[in-house]
Amino acid sequence: MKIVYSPKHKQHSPPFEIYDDVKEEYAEKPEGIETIYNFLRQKGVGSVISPGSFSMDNIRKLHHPAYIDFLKKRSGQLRKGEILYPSYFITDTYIAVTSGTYNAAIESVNIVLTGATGILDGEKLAYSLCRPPGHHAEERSMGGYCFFNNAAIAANVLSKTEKVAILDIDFHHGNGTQNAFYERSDVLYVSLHADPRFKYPYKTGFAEEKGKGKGLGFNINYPLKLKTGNKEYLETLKKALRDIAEFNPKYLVVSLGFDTYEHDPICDFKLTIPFYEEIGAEIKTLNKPTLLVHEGGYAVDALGEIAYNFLKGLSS
Ligand code: SP5
Ligand code: ZN
Repeated sequence: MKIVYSPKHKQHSPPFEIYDDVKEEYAEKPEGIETIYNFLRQKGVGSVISPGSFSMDNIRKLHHPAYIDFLKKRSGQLRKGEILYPSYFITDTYIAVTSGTYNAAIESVNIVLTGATGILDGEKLAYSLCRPPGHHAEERSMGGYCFFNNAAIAANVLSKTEKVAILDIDFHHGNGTQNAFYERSDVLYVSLHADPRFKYPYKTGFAEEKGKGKGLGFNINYPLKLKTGNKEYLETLKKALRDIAEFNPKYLVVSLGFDTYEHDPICDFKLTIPFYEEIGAEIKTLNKPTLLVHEGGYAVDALGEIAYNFLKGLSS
């Protein structure tokens, strides 16, 4: 398995987020990816490659030029150490832009597209260590620590001639990914996440959202109650995997968030570290070429072990 990694994500490291007027430490830290990367290297799992660079056209298919230009320009205007809380092209108001944000977000897309290229070339499994994450990024807006929608950009590339399923197992609903494919029948979006009545993104992720037009039936949401534990999660995951098996895609993209972990500081599911091996093993039963795309996960110190367990299940 190839692991795609770049140190450029460190250029995006805002010190604070402002949530309901309260300034606190930015939860989405560079240490998350670093912990996964170092742990997997230490265990000798996979072979690490650096991302290549790709045409901006891949991003323009998912994001409006006005939004891309806004992010590029505003990020470029900042000096090192300066921090901007944008007022538009944003779905929420707590995430931050710094001087390195645009470059890091572009590199995150390069990371996912390098993984996708491997899958198109016949690899069975690739792990794109994307940061910043992507699944909350919409056509014209950043949000939820996300700037460009890595998983959606990759799924769009993989779907050129083939059917693609996206399984989103981040704690939060991937509003950006859902929107991107809402009217398409060639890309199935299936998500397990916390009930949006109580948790971010609050506005989407309800079971009634099933797609539109020819996309009707190709968007499946499984909102789960707060404090969901291993057993209930597994039952729902099996349903999601049946949906995907029935759709019978050529490729699988997994939006892989580890913020479902019991000790995540900003989420509240109760999944345990050993359980991630079971999640991996269940996904393996689909037996599809699979692109793993890192999303959320804020219990920084545990992420290495979680990723290791997940991969053990997926590749054993
Ligand atoms: C990719 C991803 O997992 N994005 C997560 C978006 C979560 N948004 C809510 C974060 C709020 C964090 N701070 C809340 C502190 C309340 N005291
Ligand atoms: Zn999340």
